[in-house]
Amino acid sequence: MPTRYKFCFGPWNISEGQDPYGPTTRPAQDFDWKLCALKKLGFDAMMFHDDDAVPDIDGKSDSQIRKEAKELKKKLDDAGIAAEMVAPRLWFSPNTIDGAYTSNDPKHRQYAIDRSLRCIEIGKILGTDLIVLWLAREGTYLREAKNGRRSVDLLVEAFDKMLAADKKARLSIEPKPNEPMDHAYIPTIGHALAIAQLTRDPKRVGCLIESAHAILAGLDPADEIDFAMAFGKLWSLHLNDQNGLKFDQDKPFGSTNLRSAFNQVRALERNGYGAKGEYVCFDVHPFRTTKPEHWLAHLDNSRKTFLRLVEKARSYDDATAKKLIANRDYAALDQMVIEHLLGK
Ligand code: GLO
Ligand code: MG
Repeated sequence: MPTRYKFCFGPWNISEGQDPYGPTTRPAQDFDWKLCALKKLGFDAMMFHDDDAVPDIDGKSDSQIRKEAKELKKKLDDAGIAAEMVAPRLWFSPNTIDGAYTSNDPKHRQYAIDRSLRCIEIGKILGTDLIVLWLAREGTYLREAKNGRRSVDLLVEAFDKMLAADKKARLSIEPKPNEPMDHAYIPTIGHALAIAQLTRDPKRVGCLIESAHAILAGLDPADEIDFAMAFGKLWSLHLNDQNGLKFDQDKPFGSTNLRSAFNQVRALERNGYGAKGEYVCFDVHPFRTTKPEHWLAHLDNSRKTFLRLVEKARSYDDATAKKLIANRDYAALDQMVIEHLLGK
């Protein structure tokens, strides 16, 4: 049975255009506006940071957090939208300047763990067991500032505390090799799946692949997908695009390299991604130049491109490809792929 894909994005994907060199270029919209936009676009789910779900979370009591999470759950139910995951935002607070789980300050490490446990509680209320860990500041600006071996132990310790706190929670590590750090401790899917083995319950530690992050690591996102799915560990996905080794661009899916996007879709298809309810999420941003009236185009376009590439993957001439491969005629295979993508 071919998969009917389900789609998702986060409130941060309707961003206002700020970059390190200039202010916003679009006026901020509130959460309700974003939820309404998601529904209008026909997406199925929303992904959340803990403080997207409960704003100003650090200033609130546990009971206040529970109350607000329940209100959000009702809003989502009324809209018929699922919460795909919740991710602790461990890179904004003054407590995470030097990292979260791997901070050199034990008080700050404790803050990171407490906040992650709150995030798991929010997930429970929103009806998702998936906790995404983008380990933004777990790394170094200079190598001598931290002990790499100790950092691995600290990461495992933090994951173990989360796994012990809730026997159902699943941790999905989103690797990224750099930015904001010079070097991150968990730069690739291989690292994510390897560290899973050191935890108290490896079965509940998987990964999330973001196309741009794989490209920044000099890897092919399609190979990362095949690798993670060989372990049954690809629990979420951030499709987007990236033009080479520079800042994280979060371009629309297929915007830079259509052939790479095609190969990512083929990898998802051959591994049956989505069959267990996994979502296709687009971690994309509008260009800074985008006018407010075109604000949602990057999301709609990413899904359009994805669905067109699903058709391309399903109509790919496998029989001819097999013959060309058997004859080691890769020049003809290359041209066949190009012509297939160009269409008639
Ligand atoms: C940044 C990441 C970020 C995460 C999000 C969820 O590079 O891609 O957008 O995906 O914070 O944890
Ligand atoms: Mg991402």
